Amino acid sequence: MTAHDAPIARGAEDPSLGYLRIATEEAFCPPELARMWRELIAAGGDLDPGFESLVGFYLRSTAERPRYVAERLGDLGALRLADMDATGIDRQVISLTSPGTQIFSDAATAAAVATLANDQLAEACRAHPDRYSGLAAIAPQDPGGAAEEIRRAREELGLCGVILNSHTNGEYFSDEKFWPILEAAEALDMPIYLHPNTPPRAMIGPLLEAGLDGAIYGFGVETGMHLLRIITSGAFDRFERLKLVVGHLGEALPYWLYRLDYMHRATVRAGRYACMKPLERQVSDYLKENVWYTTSGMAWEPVIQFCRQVLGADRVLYAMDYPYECVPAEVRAQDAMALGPAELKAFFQTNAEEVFGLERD
Ligand code: 1DF
Ligand code: MN
Repeated sequence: MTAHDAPIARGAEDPSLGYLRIATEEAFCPPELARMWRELIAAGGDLDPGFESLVGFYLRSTAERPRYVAERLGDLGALRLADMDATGIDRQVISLTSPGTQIFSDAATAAAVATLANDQLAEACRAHPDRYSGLAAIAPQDPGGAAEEIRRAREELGLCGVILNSHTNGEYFSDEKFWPILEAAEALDMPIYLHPNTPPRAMIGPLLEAGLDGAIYGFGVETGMHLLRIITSGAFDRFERLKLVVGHLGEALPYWLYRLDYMHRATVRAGRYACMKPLERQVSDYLKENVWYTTSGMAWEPVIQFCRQVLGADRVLYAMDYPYECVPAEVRAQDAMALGPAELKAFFQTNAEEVFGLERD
């Protein structure tokens, strides 16, 4: 953000706006976790190459953007609120930044980080109930413990969903060993935000070689594939009321709807893969009925309108991706979309309130 940007009035300050702006993919990192990550990198050894590329960059670089990001990730107080005030954000739905707990090979360490992050986030939400909501971190390394943490987050901490930073040491939620987590999320009506991670070791090679492993492209490829794997595994046939939220306007999958349906049908019919089973619905049906889409990092009206058209206006909602992206012009661009007042209110406010149940407590 530059000094000459005039602050944008929040909906709560200027009722003539007609809506509150709720930003739904907003990151934080407890200082304790930043320290653990720093120690992992310092210890060296056989580190995950995506982790080293991404977290190594944010911890070590002296360039302006990574320093801006690193300073803000650790703040759940005055700095964050000032940035929200300057960019017209009424409420952040905050989640543990990627890869969160999911880099740790030891399940107990990962679970301790999730507990710590959730306790800190819940405390910040209690301190600023009109500005913050929070998603629960989990340690997928221990699926039973993660399911119990979702229950604690919902019933004791008042958090409104779950953050999953995509793969866990190269494993995906298409694997039934993780399904106790899906079962708990469905039973407690906690949407799971499937957020990017860098591609795992088996996938990252050609992306990393070209500098494309991170937010520029590798995130989307890895996370879109994760969502597709969850769908084709049949998880939504088992958990029909499970809700996923995905950023970056669906990590490109909306553009593929026709082809995914055609090729999935053809592949199943030909019996090509034992792992690709018939599904109760078309691939695109799950994407229209079980998944919500946020505009994090995709402040571009043509694709926002496309997603609204093919997925439904009640499924597309606003996200900023603070502090990785904090650009007033992007807020203004989304305010200025060719939508009526009720459509803008759904996009910025009520779709988020509904999917995360923000009014329920
Ligand atoms: C970046 C982007 C990093 C996103 C993120 O978390 C992140 C980045 C580590 O630009 O390096 O969540 N993002 O969602 O676009
Ligand atoms: Mn993000």
